[in-house]
Amino acid sequence: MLSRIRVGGRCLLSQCTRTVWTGKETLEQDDPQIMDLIRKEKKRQTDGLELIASENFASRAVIEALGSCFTNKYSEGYPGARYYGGNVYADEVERLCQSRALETFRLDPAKWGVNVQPYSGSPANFAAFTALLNPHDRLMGLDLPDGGHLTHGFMTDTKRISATSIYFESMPYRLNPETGRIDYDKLEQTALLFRPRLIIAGTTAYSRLLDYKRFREVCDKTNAHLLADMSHISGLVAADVIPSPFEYCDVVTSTTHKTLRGPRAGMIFYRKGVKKVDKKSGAEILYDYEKRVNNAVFPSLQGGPHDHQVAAIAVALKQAQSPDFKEYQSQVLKNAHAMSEALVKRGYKVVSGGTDNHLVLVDLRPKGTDGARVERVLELCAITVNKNTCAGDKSAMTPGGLRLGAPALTSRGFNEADFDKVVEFLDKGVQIGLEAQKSTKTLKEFKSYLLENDTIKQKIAGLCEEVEGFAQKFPMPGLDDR
Ligand code: DSN
Repeated sequence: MLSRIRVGGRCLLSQCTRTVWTGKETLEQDDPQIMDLIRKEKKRQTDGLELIASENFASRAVIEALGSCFTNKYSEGYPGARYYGGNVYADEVERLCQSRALETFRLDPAKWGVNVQPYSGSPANFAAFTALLNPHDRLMGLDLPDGGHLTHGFMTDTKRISATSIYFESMPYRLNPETGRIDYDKLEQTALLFRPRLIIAGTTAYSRLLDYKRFREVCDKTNAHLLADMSHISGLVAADVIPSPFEYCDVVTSTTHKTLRGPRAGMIFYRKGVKKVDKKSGAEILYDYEKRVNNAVFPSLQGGPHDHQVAAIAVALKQAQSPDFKEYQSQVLKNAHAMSEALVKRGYKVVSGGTDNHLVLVDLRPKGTDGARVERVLELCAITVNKNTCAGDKSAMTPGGLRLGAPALTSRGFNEADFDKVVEFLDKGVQIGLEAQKSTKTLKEFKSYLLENDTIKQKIAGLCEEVEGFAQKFPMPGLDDR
């Protein structure tokens, strides 16, 4: 067999015209099909109005770190104790990331530690539960239809959906349907009966602040650990524009790509140092979370950390300490509030009557429609939202609500007046949907009608043009073409 001779990327065999692999080819040269899809996605993000509450636009610096040579490295273990060689810089990156994480949330390194290796939020939560609980121990989290997360123990009457409900025994707490706020009294009553080992204070579709002190009191009465999942709000906490969970919690998990505006990844903070002093012996009793959390992440659940993600988290955390970031998060709060007011002004029912954070939950049922239909109309008009359950909803596929978040558009420089305009567009989309609904019955028929009826198609095209014309005027963080 002839061996291939390679110089400067060309095969030198006279009969061969193929360019050999050098690894230096651009994405455009190497894989134009993927490059094309990336460009299309970039255009979709730039031309549209991004209102998904858990999304944001990462900075160019974060994306550069993600696309760096750290993607090549394996570094199972922790800084200074790895299973592979060549980790001198991976160690430095991870240590820097850890110290920035503690600084960003104003935590004393003698009292708090952090694991920055979780691949994302769901793995971070499962690692934290693995650290804190034995199989079949009991936990409580906010029910998914009431604004909690899948990983907080979701199950139905017929199926254990989340692994959290498969490997542990979960009991939900819920909102008070009258107020749209967490029913803490009921949570306490249930906890006193259920005796959970862990209570989760965390949400994905809840527009109010959490009463961590109240959660702590319930945990103290039931001898439970208190874990806050601050994934949605960690940017707001970092900027100190809403209360922090750290004062009352034992363990805090977070993603890093939502309000925090970093790469897609996760973190677990845990208390360390002295827990209490034994009254009889005077001996100090220490928290044992550090070892439990670190062992749960690696080796129990994960392999090598994604060092490029860790580097990118570090970049985002540096940014999160800047005055610009604080200003950004203050604007996120103002914009979410403006969005809520604009919706109420146009006759929409906002769950709980408003917002204290970055998102608004709209109950579309009083308008005679639902989240699935409106999500689809808006998608065709370049407005990206997600359908969401409202308390009492039976179906997650045709729920009554929409979840709307301010973080992504605020990263593009939107202010309160711009959000009023966004709601004006959104309302036009709802009117188009209501019109299409009159001529259709099922969701399937409705979706086809949107693409087939000439009057509706024309209205969608008109609104889409207006939306794109508006969105294109705003700057976009990140790289220009990807
Ligand atoms: N998918 C995220 C959210 O939208 O809240 C949580 O995992």
